[in-house]
Amino acid sequence: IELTYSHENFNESVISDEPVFHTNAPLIQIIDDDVSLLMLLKDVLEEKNWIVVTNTNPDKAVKQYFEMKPDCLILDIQLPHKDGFQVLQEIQEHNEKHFIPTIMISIKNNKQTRIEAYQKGADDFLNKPIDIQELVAKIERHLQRKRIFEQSVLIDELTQVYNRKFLVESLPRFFQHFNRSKEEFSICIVDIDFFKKINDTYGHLMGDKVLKEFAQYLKSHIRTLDMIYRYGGEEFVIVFPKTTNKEAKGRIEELIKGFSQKVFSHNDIDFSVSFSAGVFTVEDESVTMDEAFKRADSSLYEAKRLGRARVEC
Ligand code: GH3
Ligand code: MG
Ligand code: MG
Ligand code: MG
Repeated sequence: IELTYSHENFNESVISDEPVFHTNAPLIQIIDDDVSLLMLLKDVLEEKNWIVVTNTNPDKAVKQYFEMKPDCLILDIQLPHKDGFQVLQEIQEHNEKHFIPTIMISIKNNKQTRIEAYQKGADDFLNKPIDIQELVAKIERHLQRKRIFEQSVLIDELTQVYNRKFLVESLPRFFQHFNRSKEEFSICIVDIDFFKKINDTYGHLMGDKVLKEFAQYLKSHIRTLDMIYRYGGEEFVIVFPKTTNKEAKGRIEELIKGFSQKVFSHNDIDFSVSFSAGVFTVEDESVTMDEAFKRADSSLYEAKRLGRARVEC
């Protein structure tokens, strides 16, 4: 059989244009030197609406693994330059905190190899030639477990939006996506105005209720591709993909207006709550992630200084 693809012209890259940070589309990384297998798996797995990243070069693969933090890794044992066990070891050394299921695949289907795979950190094993149906079933199960895990550690208990831990994990993905796509995106930090006073006046439980409703209000008034995280206390971060500075400002202004009209009541006393926001839009490569975040934060500070219930860019 003639192979249409050789190692030279097979592009080690993200094949899909979809943003890799989109939580609805799992990202699967496959490391294997068998290009025809990569092509086949890519076709089949993309039909599941998964985003598939393929690598033949183990060094590039490890680099990409840390950049993208895939949702599932499929790793061949026999690779050029170094073997899959070494790849696994490099990944394990730097990766205690991430939950990335790894399925090792190999033509060496003997007990010793399988045991070594598990001992070195693989979660699962499948022998070659790959049974695609079985592989898909395994990936599905691993993704399911990963989601359950994420629900328990990446969602804020009180407000049910993503937490700071997940913000720290996903922010680099937005920047990587920007570097590839050059699609501008906006980072917005929002903070409830005089929240301490709400706690002091109506009690901590009412404060909690306001927080919950605030988070739910924001969540239900942003697009599904926008992401919201509780950064801490009464501070939240919203990331608006594919959104200009002007658009982000407009959307936040509407949110401020809408939320301020909401009526809360406590012991027959009605009150309203406002919030302030700072926006920074990533539109060129000159800013680092930390700088972008700091710029959004100083805009928030400026919004507070200028009287609150407003957004500064
Ligand atoms: P500003 O308009 O300048 O933002 O004033 P502020 O009062 O909102 O800001 P400040 O940072 O002084 O107060 C934030 C308060 O949020 C202090 C803290 O007790 C309260 N807080 C933080 N987390 C929670 C929580 O989970 N529940 C409740 N009820 N209060 C919280
Ligand atoms: Mg191989
Ligand atoms: Mg506040
Ligand atoms: Mg605050």
